[in-house]
Amino acid sequence: MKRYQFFIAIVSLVIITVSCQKEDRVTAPPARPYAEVYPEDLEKIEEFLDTHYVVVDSDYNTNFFEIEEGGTETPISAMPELEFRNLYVEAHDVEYKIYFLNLRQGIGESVTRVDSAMVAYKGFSFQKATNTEVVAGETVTTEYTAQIFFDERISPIWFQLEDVIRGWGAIIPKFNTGTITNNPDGSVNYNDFGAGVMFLPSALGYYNSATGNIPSYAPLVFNFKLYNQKSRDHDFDRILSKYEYGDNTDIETFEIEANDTDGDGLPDYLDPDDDGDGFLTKSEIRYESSPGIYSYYDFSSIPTCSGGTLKKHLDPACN
Ligand SMILES: [Ca+2]
Ligand SMILES: [Ca+2]
Ligand SMILES: [Ca+2]
Repeated sequence: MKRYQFFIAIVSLVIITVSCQKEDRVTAPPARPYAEVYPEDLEKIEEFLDTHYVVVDSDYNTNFFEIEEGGTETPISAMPELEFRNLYVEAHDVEYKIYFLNLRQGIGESVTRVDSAMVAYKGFSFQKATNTEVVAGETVTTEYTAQIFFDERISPIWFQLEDVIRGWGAIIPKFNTGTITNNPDGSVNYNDFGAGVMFLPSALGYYNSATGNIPSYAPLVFNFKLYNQKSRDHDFDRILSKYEYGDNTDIETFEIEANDTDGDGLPDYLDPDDDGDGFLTKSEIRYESSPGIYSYYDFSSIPTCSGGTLKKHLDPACN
């Protein structure tokens, strides 16, 4: 089954639903082919990484500056924190290279792209601009990279990673949460959380839609901090979606295709009867723990059918 979430991701305007009023949007030009736009985006991003350095403060906020001629700052492209991952998006038939800075991994839980994440973030796009000034009677035009800030959340906000731009679901799961301390005065401290920066090709952002002050076909840069995560159970079958979706130990594999055990077109994480035997998964993983008391097996301890190899909710031979 083709994963329809890709399509959702293309049309869903992040994140930023919060700050974008309808009147901010302008009509999108006809979309150009992904395979044509992506190399241009990659070139812009790689040039940005080569020509800019980053200043990271003690709370993992970032600011980016262009390296001036003769400057000795380390370009982002030479930083050991710079990593990338590849993401093949079937609907685009393009394999994207997504650069990100791993400023800190985080010590807590990981999150998958079907889960919810609580994040603080700051986003900007960038494009070439020129500055003209008169110096000693002569007009001098200089080219520079303009950074266009479009959204910031200092206080964290919850997102379902499936509902935001595609790039988030690809990179946030590379990080872990940290620790959360609730203080007697009601304030909350977040420590040791995952923090980074992602550099997204426009197709993993808003693509041809100009949104707010983001131009169309703009690569996006997000500084983010992953404070917390919540596992979801989309179909309420008492098995977390991350276990139903596929191999959740390998992000790259997890991205490829959702399991659909009974082949009915509804992937397991959205299917309340995964083996299509007419018995709800929820009832198949329920057992009587003591007389009259019913419990549900943890995912790892769901038994197989007698003589079978599949967990019973995935095996139509028993229920
Ligand atoms: Ca199914
Ligand atoms: Ca299910
Ligand atoms: Ca069933």
